[in-house]
Amino acid sequence: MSIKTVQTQPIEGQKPGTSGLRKKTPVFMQTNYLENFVQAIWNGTGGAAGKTYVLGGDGRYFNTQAAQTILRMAAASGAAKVIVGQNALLSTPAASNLIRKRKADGGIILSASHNPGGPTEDFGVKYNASNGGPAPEGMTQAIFEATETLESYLILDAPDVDLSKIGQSALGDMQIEVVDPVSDYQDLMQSLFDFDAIRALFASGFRMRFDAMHAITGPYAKAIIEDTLGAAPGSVVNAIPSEDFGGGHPDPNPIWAKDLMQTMFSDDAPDFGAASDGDGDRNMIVGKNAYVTPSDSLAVLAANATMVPAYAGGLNGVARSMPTSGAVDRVAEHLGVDCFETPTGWKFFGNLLDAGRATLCGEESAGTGSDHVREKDGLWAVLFWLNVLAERGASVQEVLRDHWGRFGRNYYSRHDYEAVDSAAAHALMDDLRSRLSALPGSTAAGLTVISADEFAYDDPVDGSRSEGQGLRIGLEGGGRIVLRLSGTGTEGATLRVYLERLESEPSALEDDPQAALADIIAAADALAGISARTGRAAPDVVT
Ligand code: VG1
Ligand code: CO
Repeated sequence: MSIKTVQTQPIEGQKPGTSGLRKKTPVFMQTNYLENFVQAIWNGTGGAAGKTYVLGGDGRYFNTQAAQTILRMAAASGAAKVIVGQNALLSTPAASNLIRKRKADGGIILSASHNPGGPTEDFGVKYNASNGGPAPEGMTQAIFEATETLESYLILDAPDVDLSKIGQSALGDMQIEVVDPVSDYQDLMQSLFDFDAIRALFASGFRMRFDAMHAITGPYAKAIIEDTLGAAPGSVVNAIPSEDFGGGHPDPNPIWAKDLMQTMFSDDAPDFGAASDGDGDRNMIVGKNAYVTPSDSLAVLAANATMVPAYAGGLNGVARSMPTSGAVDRVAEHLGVDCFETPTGWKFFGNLLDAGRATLCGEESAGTGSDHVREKDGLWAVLFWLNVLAERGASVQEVLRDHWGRFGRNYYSRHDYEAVDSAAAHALMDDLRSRLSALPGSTAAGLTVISADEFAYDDPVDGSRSEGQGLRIGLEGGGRIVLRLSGTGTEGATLRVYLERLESEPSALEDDPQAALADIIAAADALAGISARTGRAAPDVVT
């Protein structure tokens, strides 16, 4: 086996976004595209020589082929060892756990997460650091800069490695260890939650439906929820990962997990419903006739955390991304712990978790997690809810009502305008940005603006500053509008409009969120000219 040096040229646009580099699969499959980016990962992080990496992905189209290329490149650059999930599969939280548990130097996760997969859909590559978390901004910037000056990459001339069998092997001088993707993760979950209590819940006749959406969590959920905790066989549906996620969109929200929503709002609804995304880091929680917004879920978990063994000693603090609702803020206030507000993207929670300043973190986009790994974790959130329901002996709806009664309710919705003309989307943002300082005092759709700014984050741990993290407008009466452009799309621009209003009046806690937010929605359009500038009468996705 010989090491080949392949001459190449920088490829434009290899800039990691909110969560790794995501492009259309055919783009990733172009000559040298993946290879350039992987070599830039080594070059931007001090080289691969002597390093140990974790490697795996969500099983989408091109996953295995990409993994084989990365193994050959790691071997050629002198990596000591790569720990790979069997058949190159690992959920994102399982990869994070393995990096930490095995004290690896880093890891590469092959996934475009909630984006569809397949030959004409999306692919992605994400680098995680030795703490198990997404590379922080300084590191992704160094990787991007390395893509801009790349002249060659190294690759071993070798046949594919057999990744179907668990055990040790070698590729050139590099060790390879193929591991069961589920078992270490399952051990971790078992160490955090009261499995006996959850087992007793299922034994009492409690019914659940977990929709794996043909993605990576199928094998994890089967092993943990059905085989270990005793949920009835068939509780986990769409459990076999497929390369194109069954042709679906593996994003766990009421739009894309429509089947689950229909089941949970039907006469024969089970007690508890949940879903996860392509790479297993997102979660959706839904009770009988009760959808839990991710922002509320974070607040409920924080308020009930001490019922779970791992968090029985209390929380050090909580953190949420800026567009996430303020529901958890009031729980933190009640608990007397810090609440941090970070930019969108899990990488911003890493320092707070490492420093022990936050225990629970969450994002409005169906991401919840804790200091047990350095990624958001879909199944973890599901088990957390099950543990809480088992302890409280209450339904999801009862838990929610009780929570709103104590803390008030943050009506919340996100409106997405997808594949908008990029220039139009940027013009909308630029124009609003230029008017921000003049907005306070003015009215829009009958509501008075009380504050308006562009969010910037000063990391309290390492002092780094991240600017341009979303435009936010505060309205009288506690309403809020946030606008930002997505950093995970692969086509045009996606405009996200986040809408929120706090309601504390006991008789007004169970309204339809779109109705409860109607004047805020109208104010957003009046302030930013959304329909005029995008040419869209309505958002593509409402969550
Ligand atoms: C979206 C979400 C963000 C999340 C990111 C990655 O980013 O809004 O909250 O962290 O996806 O999630 P953006 O830039 O498109 O708004 V995942 O499950 O793709 O790793
Ligand atoms: Co994901």
